[in-house]
Amino acid sequence: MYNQISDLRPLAGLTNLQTLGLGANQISDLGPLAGLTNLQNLGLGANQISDLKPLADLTNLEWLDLMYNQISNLEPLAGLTNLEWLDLMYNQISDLRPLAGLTNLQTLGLGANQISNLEPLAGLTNLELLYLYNNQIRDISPLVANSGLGSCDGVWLEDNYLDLTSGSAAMADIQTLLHRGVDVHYQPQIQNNPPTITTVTVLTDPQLPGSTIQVTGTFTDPDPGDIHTATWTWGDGATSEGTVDEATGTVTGSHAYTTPGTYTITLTVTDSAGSSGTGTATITVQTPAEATADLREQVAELELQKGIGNAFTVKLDQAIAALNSGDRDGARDVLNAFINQMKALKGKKVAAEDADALIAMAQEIIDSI
Ligand SMILES: [Ca+2]
Repeated sequence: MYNQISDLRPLAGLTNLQTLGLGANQISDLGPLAGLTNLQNLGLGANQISDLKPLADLTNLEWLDLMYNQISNLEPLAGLTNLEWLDLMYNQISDLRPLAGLTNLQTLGLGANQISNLEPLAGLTNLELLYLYNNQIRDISPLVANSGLGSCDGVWLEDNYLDLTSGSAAMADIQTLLHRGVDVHYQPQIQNNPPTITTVTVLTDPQLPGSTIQVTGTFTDPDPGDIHTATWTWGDGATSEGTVDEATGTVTGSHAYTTPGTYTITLTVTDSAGSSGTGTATITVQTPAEATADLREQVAELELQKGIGNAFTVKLDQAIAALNSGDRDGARDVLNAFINQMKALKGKKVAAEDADALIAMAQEIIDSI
């Protein structure tokens, strides 16, 4: 213990060893220990270990200290069924499934990891001391399901995300364990932070009635492991569920408005503790006449040869007049004439790219009339 050992190869032949203490060194490679199958007690705390594969066949181990390392994968421990004492505190563990069969465990240290799912512990009925503080635990029902946890046993659950408000599921579970005689340590818990909406972006604005708009929002939540749901409120009486991508912190949604106007879109993101944040954006849904006026402006900006430009804008003025007087058929006819003329001049008097964009706009207006 407490040396600067990093190379374990000289120990590889000591196959009769039953107890070995190598804590507080600079060990990362456990390969030379793979054949020491008589080991019953092995101390490896405070090293630089991430790979536990060499321990997989040390099935006589009863006492194993691995605290303060860089371990995330417990798979190699799955067959060490004689373990009674296992310390894995201060690592990077989130998946406990490999421990599910270690039913002789009496002391299990899992504090200061990234654990949220305790289900693999439900069958470890010989547990007496269970350290789970400083993780991401919200649900302790698997501990209630563990029929072995009772009088004289201790569970440490401080600094997780348990909901300690009276009547919550977590409080009910804590009460159940306390009534069974378990010494439950559960205060304080980590304060949950609400999500913050950082942006709400309408991907096409303005828009015409009937066409589907795409929106995207981004959010942050400082609490690791939080799961989020999202709701879009469109401002026209409709709401819909947002699609959440936890990895990127984005929410997407889409909606089609039926009536022109200016609407406030509200995004609400709610975390697994029930706290929420909101963000807004506005969208303008134009009347066909307003959209045609926009189209006219874009044609004017192209600075086409005078006669050609006039031919287009005159048609669009006619369309606006028709729309304003309720003559939908007339408006459609003149917009179709606009499109035909644009097609005829596309790539000649009007750049192909510009013509395509203007034709698409005109078609959208026709579709919305
Ligand atoms: Ca949160």
